[in-house]
Amino acid sequence: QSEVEVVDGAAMGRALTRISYEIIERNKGVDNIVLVGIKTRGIFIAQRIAEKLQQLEGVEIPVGELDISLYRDDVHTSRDTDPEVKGASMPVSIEGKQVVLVDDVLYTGRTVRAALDALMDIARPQKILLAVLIDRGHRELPIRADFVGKNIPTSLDEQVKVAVEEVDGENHVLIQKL
Ligand code: 3GP
Ligand code: 5GP
Ligand code: MG
Repeated sequence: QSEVEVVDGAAMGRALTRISYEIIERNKGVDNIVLVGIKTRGIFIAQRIAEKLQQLEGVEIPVGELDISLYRDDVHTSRDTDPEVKGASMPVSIEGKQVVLVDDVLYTGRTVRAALDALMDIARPQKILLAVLIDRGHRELPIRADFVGKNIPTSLDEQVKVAVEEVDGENHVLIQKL
C-alpha cells in the first residue's frame, strides 16, 4: 500500500484562494451567495472559502451544511446504494439565492445529486454552482463542477485522502493505492 502526496498545505490554500476569486468573478461579486458544505470536510472547505470571500469583498457569506453519506459502512466497498441526506442546516433562506455547493472530493456524482434534491426540497435557489477541492473522475451521472481545486485522474483501486486541519490536524491530499 503506497501513499503519494499530490497537494500540500500551501497548494491547497492557493487552490481555495483561486476558487474564491473565480466565485467572485462568476457572480460579479458576492451578493446573494450562500455556500453549502457537504458533511465533514466539505463544510470546513466551505468555511475557508467564506473567510477568503470576506477578506476579498468585505462581506460575510453564510455557510450552510448538508449531511449526506452512504447508508451503512459501505464506503469504498459497495456502489450499490445511493447516498442519503441525513440532515440540513441553513443559516439563511436559500430561496432565490446563488448557492455554491462545496465538497472535498467529486467521484461518481451521486452525493451531489442527493444534495441537489435536498436543496430543491428546501427552497428554489436562483442558481446552484458546484465547487470541489478534488475531481477524481469516474462520474456515473451527468454532473460536473464549476470550480475545481485540482483534477486528479485516479484508478478505481486508488483512494483520495483529503486531510483538513480542523479534522485531521494538517492540510494535504494523498493518493493511496489500495
Ligand atoms: P468526508 O466526510 O470528510 O467527506 O465517508 C467518510 C469519509 O470517507 C469521507 O470523509 C471521505 O473522505 C472518505 N471516503 C473515501 N472514499 C469514499 C467514498 O468512496 N465515498 C464516501 N462517501 N466517502 C469516502
Ligand atoms: P460521489 O458521490 O461523487 O461518488 O462521492 C463524493 C463523496 O464521497 C464526497 O463527499 C467524498 O467525500 C466521498 N468520496 C468519494 N470518493 C472519495 C475519495 O476517493 N476520497 C475521499 N476522501 N472521499 C471520497
Ligand atoms: Mg466529502
